[in-house]
Amino acid sequence: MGKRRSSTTTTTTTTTTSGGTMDGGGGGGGGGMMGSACYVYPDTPATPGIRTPDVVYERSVYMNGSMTMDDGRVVPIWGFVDTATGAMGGMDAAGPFPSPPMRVNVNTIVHTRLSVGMMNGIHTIHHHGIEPADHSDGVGHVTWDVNGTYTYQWRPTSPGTYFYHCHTNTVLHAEMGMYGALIVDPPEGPGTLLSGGPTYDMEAFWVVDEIDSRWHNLSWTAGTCGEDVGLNVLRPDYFIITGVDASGTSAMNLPPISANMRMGQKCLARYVCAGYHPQRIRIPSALNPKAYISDGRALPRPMNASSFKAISGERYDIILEPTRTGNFVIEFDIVDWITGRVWGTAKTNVVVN
Ligand SMILES: [Cu+2]
Repeated sequence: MGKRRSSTTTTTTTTTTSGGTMDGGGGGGGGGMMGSACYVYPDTPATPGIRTPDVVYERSVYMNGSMTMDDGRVVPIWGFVDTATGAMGGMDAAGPFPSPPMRVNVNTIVHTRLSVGMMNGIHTIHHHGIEPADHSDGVGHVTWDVNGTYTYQWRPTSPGTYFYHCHTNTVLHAEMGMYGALIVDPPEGPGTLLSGGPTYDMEAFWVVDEIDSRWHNLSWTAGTCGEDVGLNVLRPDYFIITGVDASGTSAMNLPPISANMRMGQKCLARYVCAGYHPQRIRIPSALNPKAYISDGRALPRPMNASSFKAISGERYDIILEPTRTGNFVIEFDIVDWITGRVWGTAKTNVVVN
């Protein structure tokens, strides 16, 4: 189908540069490593209170990825790479979009080691919805942007769907694609949503995002010196689900976005509102969609999820338990946050045999 961006990774650039400062000359676009002289990023400190981890994730970034849309247009994408698999990241590297997922059991101690530097810009990792100490929260400027290598230490306390994203020049970097799924399982592991709660037979991943292609030609520091680069104006021209153009039919019959079920099976749809405009979700009632978790917290009672609205960063864990066979279309309207205009609709489907 050729709608997904390639996942080839080049290894032309080493990425770990400790102790440097980011104060290069301004200008440039297309993800270029063009800094600005108005802010000097300090060196990154060591992580306080470090403990022996149960799980370690290694991440660097890529800033020269791309995604080919249904109309053939190629849009620049940035993201994270998993350096434990040998990927190096860098200015000329491309990686997966969305970024590699993290999946851990509740109450485990997790380290996320981020290595960046002069060759691929300054970034952070914010584990959205996880509540670590401030120094591991990864919110740029509030704590620090990583310039070198930093280990985020965190311990999830509640099962559900989360995501991680860069929090440096956040409005732009998250739009550029610097995010990935973060899943927290109960002690029983995958297949159980909540301890003593519902089980599922399969999963679908609905990470729904809008893209304003104009933004995707900005440099990584765009707007950080107070200049107006138009980041307050988001006019999306593409609508994607989990890294696939979903304006047409490309996200149909495409696992793990789409699901192919048999009667009697249960599918857990992990939905993330990864865009900025609110989204209005429609799931056919014949799929009997029930949300059990919202934003990583169990709901007091299951919520009928056949029609609801979500805003930026929200997540829902929805179990589909079809009441009949058929081919069902799931629709996500992207609704302007001010005017209420629908910019477009992302679509996928669930087939029940
Ligand atoms: Cu970033």
